[in-house]
Amino acid sequence: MQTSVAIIGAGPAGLLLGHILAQAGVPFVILERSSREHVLGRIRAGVLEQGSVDIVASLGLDANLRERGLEHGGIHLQYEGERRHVDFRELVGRTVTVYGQQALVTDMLAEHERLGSDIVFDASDVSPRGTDGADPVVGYTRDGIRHELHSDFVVGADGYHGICRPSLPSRSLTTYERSYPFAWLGILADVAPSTDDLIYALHPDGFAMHSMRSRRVSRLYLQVEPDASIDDWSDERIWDGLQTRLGVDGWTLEQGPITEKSITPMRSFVTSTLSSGRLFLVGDAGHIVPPTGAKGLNSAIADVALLGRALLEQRAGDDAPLASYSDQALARQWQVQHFSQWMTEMLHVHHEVPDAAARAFRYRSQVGQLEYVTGSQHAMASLAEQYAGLPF
Ligand code: RFL
Ligand code: PHB
Repeated sequence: MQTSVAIIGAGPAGLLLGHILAQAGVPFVILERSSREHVLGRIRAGVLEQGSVDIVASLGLDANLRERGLEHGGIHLQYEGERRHVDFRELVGRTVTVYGQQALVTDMLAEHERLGSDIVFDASDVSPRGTDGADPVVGYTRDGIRHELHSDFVVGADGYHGICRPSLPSRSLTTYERSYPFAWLGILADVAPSTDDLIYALHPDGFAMHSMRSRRVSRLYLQVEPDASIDDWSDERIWDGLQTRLGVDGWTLEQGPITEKSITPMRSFVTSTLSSGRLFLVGDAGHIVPPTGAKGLNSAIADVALLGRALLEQRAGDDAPLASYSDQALARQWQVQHFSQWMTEMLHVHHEVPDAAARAFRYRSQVGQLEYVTGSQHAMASLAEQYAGLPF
């Protein structure tokens, strides 16, 4: 089998790149390890930057997003029982849109199926080779039969646990990473959101946040220990924690049936290069952020927009954009890394610090920082600019 671009992974990054190529008439094949049902069932992210919405719209994939996406002109930051609004529209003239990653993936996959795109689900032992030469090959097994896909380029859109990053020659690779001494317990609940804009709250018990998926479904998160087990978190304990950490006078958090709960560890991670020869990494395959800044999905979309354009320019005879893809994407990514780490550190409690005085000092200075951020127009504008999204 022969194609122009072999894409590994049918997450948001892989599916979006497929649409950029499809629109330009460039042949591609997407190889996905999981089943179609599994891909459609993953919940994950919720916030799209304006630039991400624009790209989805430019590909004509925004019919449902326009209808069901919830546009937000700001966020609430909460600490010490105070809830303060940061108004993105007023500060930087931009907004974000809450639209579940799951819905975006569903929309993109439906359109691929309408177009008859070549997507192979349940592809096992996917293995790229020869990507440093002129004829890369991706081997994979489907229904017990081994296949070989020859292509001009291979794109690793296979997430943090994928095969493509480990396939980069180790001589060209340094990794930068840090883990955090906390995790997020996330729930979906069948109850109308109790808030207009998302609430990010620092509380002595830990971080909490109130997001949403629709006018009838709420998405909420609690900071938990990194080794917490979901079995230790009954629905009652989760709602108690949310009520305590999100509570302010005169406001009620409405509760409803919890339909999904899961725990996600938090990590910051960047590879030193996103390309080698004819292999390119996009999205979580090359970098991950803690979810506090809502940047993972948006970074994947930014990479794909850049790489998609570079691949099209390469076909038109200009190799330069492809050659500079990694440097350009990483320059933007490091700014996003800093923002995500900064939001995370400002809003989470370091329960693991053994010295109570040091712990208290850290907490008080986080409160001081939140006072500054919500009190200074300059600081608020900086947060708004980064949250609503740096230029692609
Ligand atoms: P994905 O989504 O992990 O998709 C990778 C795909 O590759 C497949 N795969 C393979 N296929 C073939 N062969 C192999 N060897 C393979 N190995 C893996 C996988 O099955 C999968 O289908 O990566 P992608 O496309 O780069 O997308 C990244 C985003 O999914 C991720 O960054 C976000 O979900 C992160 N994130 C958030 N990002 C935001 O921008 N805004 C948010 O509000 C936000 N909230 C979140 C989040 C992530 C969370 N979790 C659960 C990690 C909230 C949470 C709780
Ligand atoms: C979500 O709605 O899932 C969400 C929103 C904002 C974040 C992270 C996750 O920072």
